[in-house]
Amino acid sequence: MKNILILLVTYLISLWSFSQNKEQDSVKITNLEEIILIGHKAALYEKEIKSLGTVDEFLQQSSKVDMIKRGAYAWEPIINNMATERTLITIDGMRIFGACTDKMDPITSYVEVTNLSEATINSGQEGGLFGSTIGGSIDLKRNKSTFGENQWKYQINSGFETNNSQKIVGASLNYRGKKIYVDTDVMHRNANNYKAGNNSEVLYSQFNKINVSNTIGFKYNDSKLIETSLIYDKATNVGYPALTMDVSLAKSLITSIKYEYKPLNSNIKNWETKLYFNTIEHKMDDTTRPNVPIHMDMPGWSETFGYYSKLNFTKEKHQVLVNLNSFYNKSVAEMTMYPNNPNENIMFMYTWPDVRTFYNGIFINDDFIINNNSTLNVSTSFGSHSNKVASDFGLQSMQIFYPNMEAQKVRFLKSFGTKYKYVKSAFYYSLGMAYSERPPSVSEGYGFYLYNSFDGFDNIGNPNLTNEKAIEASLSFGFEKDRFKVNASTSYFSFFDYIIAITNPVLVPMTIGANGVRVYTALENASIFNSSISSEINLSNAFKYNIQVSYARGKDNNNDNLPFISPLSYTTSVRFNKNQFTTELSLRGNAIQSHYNPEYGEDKTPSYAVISINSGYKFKFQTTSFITKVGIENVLDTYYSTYADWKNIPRMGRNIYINLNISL
Ligand SMILES: [Cu+2]
Repeated sequence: MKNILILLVTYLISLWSFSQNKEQDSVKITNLEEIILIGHKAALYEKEIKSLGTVDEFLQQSSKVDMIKRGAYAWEPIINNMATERTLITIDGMRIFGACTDKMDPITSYVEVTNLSEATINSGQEGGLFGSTIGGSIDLKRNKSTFGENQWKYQINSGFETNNSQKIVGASLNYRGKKIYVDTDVMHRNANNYKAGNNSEVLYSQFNKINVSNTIGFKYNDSKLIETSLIYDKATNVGYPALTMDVSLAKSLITSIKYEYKPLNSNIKNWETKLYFNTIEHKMDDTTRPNVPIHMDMPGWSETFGYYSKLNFTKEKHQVLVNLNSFYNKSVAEMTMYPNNPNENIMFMYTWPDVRTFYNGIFINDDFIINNNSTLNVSTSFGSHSNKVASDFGLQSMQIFYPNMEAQKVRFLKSFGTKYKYVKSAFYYSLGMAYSERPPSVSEGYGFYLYNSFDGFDNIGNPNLTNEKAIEASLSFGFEKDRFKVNASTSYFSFFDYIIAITNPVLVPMTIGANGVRVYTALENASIFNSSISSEINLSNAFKYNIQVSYARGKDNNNDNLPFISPLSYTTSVRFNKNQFTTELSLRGNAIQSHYNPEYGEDKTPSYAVISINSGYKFKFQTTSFITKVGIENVLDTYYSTYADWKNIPRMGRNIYINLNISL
């Protein structure tokens, strides 16, 4: 708390001192959001990574994003060391909720790199554009053509990875005209078990996925556009080696229709309204595993309807964004247990008791140009959030623990943030303060005997939880000149009513072999501190050196460590770039995880460092262009796991890949 007060005072003083400086404005509003180019677009800009890597691999480039891994597929993004509940992930502004009680299907698992052009990452409360968040947001932006002279484009994407024999095959077809564009693509991935370092096979790490996507844009005059979008994604036979079950089916259909108004010569820059619907089906499967103590069926479904209407306009020195948004989600998950003894009864329960969530909110953001050097950003959001348990059976089950529980609970959510940015020649800095709130997730509020294999406890939701709140302070500064760039940023989140599951010694677990039962509770306070420093040096026109170092700490109310907080981590690389050829040598590693907490299932994960090499070559043959990427990941075949690997599941050993994109 003291730290926050000091920061707040410093912040106010600097605000006051710089606002005294009144010059004519010409400063451009520089957004602090981070943009990561994805897929083909990244390849075009000679980004170092493989062009057909997974969405997860692309997101991992950000110093603010890391991934919790339960296997080779569907990693769970964490932003500022906060996982799904505290963050917000959207696809072109659409809210989508996974259908798995074990977090096997983050939103990022339902898209493909060929669907996307980039990801916008916002840290902390700034990410509240499409709903409430504490840690930040990732908005995945669809790939789409623009209008122009009639043109057809075909593309073939293919790749192979040796470690798990991953085969990647895809094609896309883009048409653009003066009034219409149509983008379609198909992508298929299939992989066997991967091998960790020292050639040790990781059983149940295979996956198979097909993804189809389509976008149609129609312009009926110079300022008005209608666009429809569809993504169909189906993963089958996906292994989760760190968990006790696999997935036989994870299927999604994501659809939307958008109306966009972009008047010329107006204060209104852009006004877009979107209606959307998505449906997800998830089926867990334990039939492929040996020695299952009790066979279970655990399917889950999630359906979301929603809309947003986002208006961007300028007024004098203000650039304002207003976004009205709303969604209605239905989440159901079931568990049926089949005892080995046929005389015993089959047991059925709702692990998510058909929870209906209805959210209505508004987000307003104002970028104000104070003078030549400084801008002030202010943003706020308000929302009403209601949860209703629609299944009577599910409600009665929850009432065993909460006899006075009612089916519906309504809460209000608000957030407020301000950020001051100052730029002078090569130097810049920014200071921010924010307050944000989030509601409990469906699992935290209504989960019923959800087994967490990480700490070995069955978890029970708590419908009486209040909103989790956080005060956030952030500071970033940097220097950019000629061949040298450096940026350092830190953020500090002080939580109130931090939601976490705490052991209740009275309750008896349902899962055979579980350590006990935990109930979601609010800790009076907790804190998370993040920091990172990155630098880029152009050694010559052809050689570039990069380094990025991050460090974080997380503590609960007893000053004990919070789980899944990154130890010191680093990546560094040297890149050579000449004409159409690039090559890169990189080193990535973590220090030893000394701030772990065994209470949450963590142990002291050793340090690691892995070396990778890649190179890319672009060339044109007549009208056909080729992009090839070849690389070796984990060159030394190191056996390792990180703090974010579920139950220390080892990472992939040496892997050689080749990606080829052909455009006609
Ligand atoms: Cu699942």
